[in-house]
Amino acid sequence: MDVKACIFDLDGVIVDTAIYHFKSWKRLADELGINFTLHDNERLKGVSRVRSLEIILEIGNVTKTEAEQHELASRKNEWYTEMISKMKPDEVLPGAKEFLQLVKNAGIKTALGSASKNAGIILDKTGLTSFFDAVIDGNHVSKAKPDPEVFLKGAEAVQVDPKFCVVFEDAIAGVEAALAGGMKVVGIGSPEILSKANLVVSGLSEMNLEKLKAV
Ligand code: B16
Ligand code: MG
Repeated sequence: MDVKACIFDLDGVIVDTAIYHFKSWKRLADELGINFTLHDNERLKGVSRVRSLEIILEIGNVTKTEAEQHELASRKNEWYTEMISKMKPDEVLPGAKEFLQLVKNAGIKTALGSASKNAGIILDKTGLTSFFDAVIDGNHVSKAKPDPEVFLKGAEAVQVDPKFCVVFEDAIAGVEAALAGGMKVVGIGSPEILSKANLVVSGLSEMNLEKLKAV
């Protein structure tokens, strides 16, 4: 395939901020008297902030008004942003920076397609901002993955037809979003879980241009 753009999910593909999400959701859950575990945290990967809170409230069988939910989500986000503001370039996942450079050197466009509203600060702190031709994140979309909106906007921003785009994703909803947008997708993680992806690798350190073109 003639790949003209690569669109990357952020969390679980380029960096792993799951532990920071967990610590801040856990602090909130403790305050609410909800027993929230690392196992539960798996359900929040790739899911929006609002939906993440709904899942935690469901786990604890706790009901909150919309205004209260808004306040709780903001409180969690303050703790979370305090932690990610201390992130360093060594927190970039193995092979991510090298693969981004390889793709750029080959003249292929790069875009970020993330559900996070904090993508900008994470890219900044880890020194990756300049590796992306376009950044589409939770601030630019109204529909969450598996809706293809975030990836279609990424393709549009780099002016590439979706059929020449390859998406890199670690979440099932993200794989589905890419396919719904008419793109090819490389899953990052387990082939059993990401069975719909065109190719599955354990991380970007396993990627090269040959594999990219064969997708
Ligand atoms: P925020 P991704 C997602 O990022 C995370 O995987 C998910 O756990 C988080 O709830 C979501 O971003 C929203 O993040 O609270 O920072 O807006 O995988 O789409 O890059
Ligand atoms: Mg992800």
